[in-house]
Amino acid sequence: MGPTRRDVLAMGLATCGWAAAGGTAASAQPAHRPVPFGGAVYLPDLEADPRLGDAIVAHCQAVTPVNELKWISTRPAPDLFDFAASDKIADFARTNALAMHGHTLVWYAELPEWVTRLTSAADAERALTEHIVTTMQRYGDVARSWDVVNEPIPDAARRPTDRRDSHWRALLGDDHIAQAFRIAHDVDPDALLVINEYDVEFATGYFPAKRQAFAHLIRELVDKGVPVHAVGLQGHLRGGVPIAKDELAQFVADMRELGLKIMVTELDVIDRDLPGPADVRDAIIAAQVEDFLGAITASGPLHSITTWGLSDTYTWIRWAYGRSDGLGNRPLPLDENFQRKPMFDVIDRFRSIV
Ligand code: 9MR
Repeated sequence: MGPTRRDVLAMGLATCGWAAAGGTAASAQPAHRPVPFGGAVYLPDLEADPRLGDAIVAHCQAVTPVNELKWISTRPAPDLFDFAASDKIADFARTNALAMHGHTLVWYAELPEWVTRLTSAADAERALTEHIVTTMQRYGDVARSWDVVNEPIPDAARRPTDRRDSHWRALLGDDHIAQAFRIAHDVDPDALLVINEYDVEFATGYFPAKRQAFAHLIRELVDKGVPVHAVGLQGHLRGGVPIAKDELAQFVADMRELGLKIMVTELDVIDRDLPGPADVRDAIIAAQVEDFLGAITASGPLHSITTWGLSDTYTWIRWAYGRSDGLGNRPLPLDENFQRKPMFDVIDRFRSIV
């Protein structure tokens, strides 16, 4: 079992170890305290099903808004911010003494049309700065960690220097990544600033090249003195695709050497092509999560583990990777009835590594 609700309240936000780039919270943390666990949540699900909020409060120390902080949600027009949905998630977090992990300040996707119509570097820089400052200031009390830049590496990277195309890159060049971290650090010098990526876990196909390019980018940022504090491994594991255990362990060890914390930010298992029977599928999923968490904890504990949703009822995988046999997907630690699955036991085991 994870910590009880009472334990979590007793820890309080300041000592739960979720946040803080400076390390005071971590050093105040007794060695036996489990690594904080978070769940991503989509507001319409939270509002529709009280079981979801109850499960988050019972199991989690943090929430990540799935969509509510994306530009498409908060920026209807150049001079407008709409925080109605993100405020509700922040209030849910505050009420229940949870941290909120901010997702995400700079991303190539989910941009409102007006952003894609910006044509000058000056306008892009102004928009980016205003966005980061206003968003981080609004949630500074509850969001102590931020995915500052999300998914900066192209899927099929050919060279370690490849960066994902985006409108920000077109107008500001690759330096928009460093710029974003510097702006965020100026707004909140104690916030934990994260660079977040997916598909860096696997052994075959284009995945090793993507991992290399991600490492190259992070090293470059650290060498330049850019304030990046943590590497976010999303962990959308592709069911049945082997984890590059040794290479991933090495990648994480290298990142730790640079002084960076390691976070799992969006864990789930894409089970579209796995066998049907629930017990068989759950065992394969748990084993793959074990391979992943085993590799990335070989050199030390994680800063936090977050799953992309909590219950199999509420997951993007249902519509993005639905199964042809009509069976429901089972990518998350709780089943459709909010009961624990083997994946949860694996997560808990790795949360207690010190
Ligand atoms: O789960 C999210 C889905 O509901 C949205 O439609 C989609 C586009 O905004 O984003 C999904 O979340 C993604 C996250 O923001 C970044 N990493 C990959 C996640 C799954 O696609």
